[in-house]
Amino acid sequence: MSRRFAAVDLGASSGRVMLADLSEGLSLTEAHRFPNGPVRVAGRLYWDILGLYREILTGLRAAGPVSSIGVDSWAVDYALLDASGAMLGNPVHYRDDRTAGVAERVAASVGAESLYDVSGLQVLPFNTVYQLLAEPRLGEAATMLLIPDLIGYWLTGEAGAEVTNASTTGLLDVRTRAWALPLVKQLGLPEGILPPLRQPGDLLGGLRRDVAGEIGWSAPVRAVGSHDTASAVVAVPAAAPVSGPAFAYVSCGTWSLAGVELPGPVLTPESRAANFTNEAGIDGTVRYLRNVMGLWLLQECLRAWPGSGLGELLKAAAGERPFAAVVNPDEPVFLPPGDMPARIAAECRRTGQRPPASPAAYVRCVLESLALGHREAVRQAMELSGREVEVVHLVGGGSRNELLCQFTADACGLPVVAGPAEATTLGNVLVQARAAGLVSDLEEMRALVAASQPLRRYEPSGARAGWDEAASRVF
Ligand code: LFR
Repeated sequence: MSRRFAAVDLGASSGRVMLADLSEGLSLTEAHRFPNGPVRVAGRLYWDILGLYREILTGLRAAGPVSSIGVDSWAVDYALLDASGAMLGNPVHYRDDRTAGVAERVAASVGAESLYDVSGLQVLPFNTVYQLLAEPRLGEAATMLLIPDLIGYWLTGEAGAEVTNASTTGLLDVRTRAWALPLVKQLGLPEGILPPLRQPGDLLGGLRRDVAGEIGWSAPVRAVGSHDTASAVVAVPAAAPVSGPAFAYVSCGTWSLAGVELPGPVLTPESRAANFTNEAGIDGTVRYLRNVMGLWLLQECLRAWPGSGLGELLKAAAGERPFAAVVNPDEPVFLPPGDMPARIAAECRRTGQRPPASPAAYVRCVLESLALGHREAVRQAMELSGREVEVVHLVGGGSRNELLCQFTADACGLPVVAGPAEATTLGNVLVQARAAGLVSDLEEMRALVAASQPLRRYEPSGARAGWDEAASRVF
């Protein structure tokens, strides 16, 4: 059997098919990378799911034969299928505004406490449960498939719901990790649309014959931590297992997911009030974290400044005056696509600060604000879980952003170990490699990442007062 595995990883701004080779250590090559983003059609925001699927096939063709294939993507979004397996409409983007007010209505009817007690999930307006309640065609649906499960279905013909991603729906019982059927019923949702759950490492099946014909080879598809954040946390290169000295992580891409790994959920009223989530990690772990708005703020600024180069802007931002203006990155106003600099300027004015005066000053503002968001989340994760953290692992594309890594170390007052940038892909292939018998537990997977991937350590600079004062302006 070959020691090559293919990882399909769909991020909110780009997708990729990566090829991993575990013959000697763990090496990654990019078979194909392609852009992703929202498409607005007649006032509604969608994903271009068929375009993504086409790019996945192109990537698999380029990757060549492998032992198995795993698929992960962003969470919460889904397609509805009819009884014949055909898609009922195009998947809607989680940044669409169709769920406005739904979370509040559900909290009023079911009670926010009992929802949290069952699912352990943070309230985000786009959680699957709220999207389903805003869904016009639910009555016609036979099945709901989350995005990686949809891709898996198209590749193999097998339908199911991988559990790490299912935990972001709001419909999974955080204690039993089974569908929370009493809650589903109480909400008036059709329980029949929820497919059987599968675990990371489970076999979906071989490629459909027509798919194999199209890409020129065949291989089994395996479930991985199909929520991209679950896969990213697998590949946190921490030296210690779950029970050892604690680390925090920030999985930093379009979103920053900041928190700690725990052996069980935290469901206290304080945890709910802080909007901390208990998402399912692999091997029964809990990803106890909060969503911080992430590099989305920067991506949307760049979209507003066509022609500007990120490298240049980051260099210039390093020379800007510290703490000239900061925002709370998690203000809901930043969630939808649109003119980000204008929204940042409005937030600065609202909090009595002068808005940034140049793109470089905006970039400085965004990075300092994100570092403050990381610090708030890491601090609260420690407090609410009762774990002392000694190091922050910053993984994902954001780990390439030196200024953000240093700011995060400074703001948290903790060392930051940055990398791997391709954590999600690594976590995806490691779960496949384990199913093939090549690695054993989380500890061994992480040791392999630490030994094979470039990492960089950032020490905190010690000057905390500036960060404290900046935080007091917006939190
Ligand atoms: C990160 C992520 C987050 C989820 C958000 C929306 O890519 O999966 O974990 O909250 O996207 O799905």
